[in-house]
Order: sequence, then structure tokens, then C-alpha cells
Amino acid sequence: MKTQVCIIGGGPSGLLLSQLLHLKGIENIVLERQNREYVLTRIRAGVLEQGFAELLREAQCGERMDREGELHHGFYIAHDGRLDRIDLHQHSGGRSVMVYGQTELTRDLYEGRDRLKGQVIHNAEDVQPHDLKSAHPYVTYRLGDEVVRIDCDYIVGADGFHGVSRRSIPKTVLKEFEKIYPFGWLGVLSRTKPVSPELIYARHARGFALCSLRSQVLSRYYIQVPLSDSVEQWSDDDFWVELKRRLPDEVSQRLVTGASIEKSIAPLRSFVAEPMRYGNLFLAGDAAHIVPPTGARGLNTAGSDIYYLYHAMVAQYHRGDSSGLDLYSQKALARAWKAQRFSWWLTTMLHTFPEALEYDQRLQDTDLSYLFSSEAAMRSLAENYVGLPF
Ligand code: RFL
Ligand code: PHB
Repeated sequence: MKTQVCIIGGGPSGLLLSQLLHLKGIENIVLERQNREYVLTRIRAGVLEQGFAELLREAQCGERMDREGELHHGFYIAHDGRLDRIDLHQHSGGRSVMVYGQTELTRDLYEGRDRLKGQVIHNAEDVQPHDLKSAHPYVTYRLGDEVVRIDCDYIVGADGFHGVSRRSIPKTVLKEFEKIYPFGWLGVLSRTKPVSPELIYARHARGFALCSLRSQVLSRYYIQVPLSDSVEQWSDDDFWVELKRRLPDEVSQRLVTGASIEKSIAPLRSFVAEPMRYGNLFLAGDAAHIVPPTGARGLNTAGSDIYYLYHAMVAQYHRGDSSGLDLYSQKALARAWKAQRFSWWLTTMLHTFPEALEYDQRLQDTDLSYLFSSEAAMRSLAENYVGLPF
């Protein structure tokens, strides 16, 4: 087979790029290891920045998001038994975020691909990029007993943190930066009315908690747990009891509990791989960088990679201008590192660290009290949370 751009990974990054390129007449094929149902059962992100939402609209996949998603102008930080609100709208010059689940937007992107008759190949096994440094790279994969080869101009590695793309860059070229946190998030999805119309990030001596939502009838809650915990150890009842303990009384008293419809633990990790281009392979999204979910940056940073890559490829194919592709790694990394900094800062301020010095705890207290005493600090938080410009 032959195409212009071969995209490895049919998660949100790969699908969004595929859809955008297709709309500009650039041929592409997406190779996804899993089947569609599997991809659509992963419950992940919930908060989209405006730039991401605009990109979805440009991809002609934003209609349901605009109908069913919720615009949020602020969120709360709970600490010391009280609730303080961050007014995103006020502190970011009128911007806001969209609460719309990653599962839903991935479904919308698949429907977009179907509508345009885009090529998404599921159950592609042993996907392998080849000849990355040549002008004629290619990708091989296996479907059952058949090995297929796709010749292309460019390969995009949008295959997430555990994908094959990053691993095909020689170790002598790739530099990896990593920070592993000594805890994870236990997440529960439940068909209950959310405890608050806006998100609540809670700092508590027993550990961090987050009250989020997917809609006014679907709640998403998280609590910080030790890395040694397993999901099986946590009954629904145990989860609700622990969550309530970490919330101010006024919130826990109105918390509606119910059966979990999904429960999972995600370890918290920061990771960046540099460079994001090797020859004619371009990494995008979680394949190149991941953040702890505290700042809601992961999917949004994947979105900014796609924005840069999409515009760079259009410039290359439509005008023969390769400057965007040449600058891709530099531009995408500059923004990704800012997301790293923000996620690290928010994670550090709001979580309980097992071996923390009393000194560190005092600094956390001071960080919070400074935040709520300073317009400038709140502006900085809001600016990062709604998304830095592309
Ligand atoms: P994905 O979603 O991991 O998709 C990669 C796809 O590639 C496929 N794949 C392969 N295909 C072919 N061959 C191979 N060898 C392959 N290896 C892998 C996989 O099957 C998969 O379908 O990466 P992508 O597209 O870059 O998207 C990134 C986002 O998924 C991620 O950044 C976010 O979910 C992070 N995140 C959040 N981000 C936000 O912006 N806002 C949030 O509120 C937010 N909350 C979260 C989150 C992530 C979480 N977890 C579980 C890590 C909350 C949580 C709990
Ligand atoms: C979520 O709803 O899953 C969510 C929201 C905000 C975050 C992380 C996760 O910071």
C-alpha cells in the first residue's frame, strides 16, 4: 500500500491528525493495535482547553461537544476545611474550559473518520516503522497471517506512552527525562449527580482528592493512593468513605454515592522524550510526553502537537514549505515543557508526599496562601489551566 502520511496509533492524537489532514486533501492511514470498542472503553481526560475544542471543530467533529459539553468558567480548590474558587474567566481575559470526556471525543473522531471514509486499520499487530532517515520510509504490520507494507512520505508516532514509535529512535539520539511520583490516582466513574457543578481539587493530609464530572448525571472522582494499592483492595464503600474524609464537610454532606461503573488506578508520572522528530518520523502526544493528570494537560498538550504538525504538513504539501516540519520538535517541546512545569507545580502543591519534610509541608501551605492572596498568582494559574497559546 501507499499513502502520504502513515499514522501509528488510533487514540485522540492520531485520529485528530488523520481527520484534519484528510480535510486538506492529504492522504493518510491510521494503524491501531486494538479494536475500536477497546479504545472507546478507556476512561481518561475530561477537561479540554479552548484551543483543543477549536481544533475539534476544525476537524468537523465538534458538534456533539458543543451540544453536550459544559463550559466551565472556574473551579475550586478545597483546603483546610474550606473551598476557594479560581475564577478562570476573570483571570484569563474571558477564557474558559470545556468539560467533555475523552471517550466521547474519541467516538466523535471515529465517526468523523467513517463519514469521510478515512482509513483506520484496527487490530494491526507488530507495527514497525522502517528507514526513518530515508526519503522513502515505510511501515509494516501484521493482520492475522498477512504482513502488510505501507510506503509513505512521513510517519507519525501517535501510539501513546507504550507504543513502538519512540522505541524505534536510536538510544544514542533520544534523550528521556522522567519523574515518577510515589502515588497514583484511584478513579471512580458513577452514574450519580456531581457533588459540585464545577471541579473541586482537594488538598488534605490524608491525600489529594478530585471531584470531576462528565455531565450532570455522570460523576468522576479520584483519590490519591499509595502505589502499592490495587483496585481489588478498594470496595465502592471504602472509596466513598475515604473521598468524604478528604472533602470539606459542606461538600461531603451533599455527596451522592452510588455503584461504580469504572474503577482504575493510574500511576503519576512526568516524562519527556527529545527530540520529537527523527528523520521522517514525528512523535505526537503521549508517545513523546506525559504529565500527572493534576493540571489536565495531557490530552491538551497532545492537541498542541497535532496543531503544529497539521499546519507544518499542510505548508509542506500545499506550498512546499518545510520550515514548520523543521521547527516542529522545537516548538512542540517548548510548549510541552510548560505543561510539565504546570502539572508538576499543581501536583506538588496539592498532594501529600509520604516522606515530606515539615519544611516542604510549610512550603505547600505557603504556596496555597500566596495563590489566594495574589491576583498575579491566580492569573498565572488561570492562564496555564485554560491553555497557553499555540
Ligand atoms: P493514547 O490515548 O494513549 O492513544 C495511543 C493509541 O495508540 C495505540 N497503540 C498502538 N497502535 C499500533 N501499534 C502499536 N504498537 C501501538 N501501541 C499503542 C493505543 O492502543 C492507543 O489507542 O495517546 P494519545 O492519542 O496521544 O492521547 C493522549 C491522551 O490519551 C492522554 O494525554 C490523556 O488521557 C491524559 N489525561 C488528561 N489529559 C487532559 O488533557 N485532561 C484531563 O483531564 C486528563 N485526565 C488523563 C486524565 C489521563 C489519565 N490516565 C489514565 C493516564 C486522567 C487520567 C486518569
Ligand atoms: C477528569 O475528569 O478525568 C479529570 C479532570 C481534571 C483533571 C484530571 C482528570 O485535572
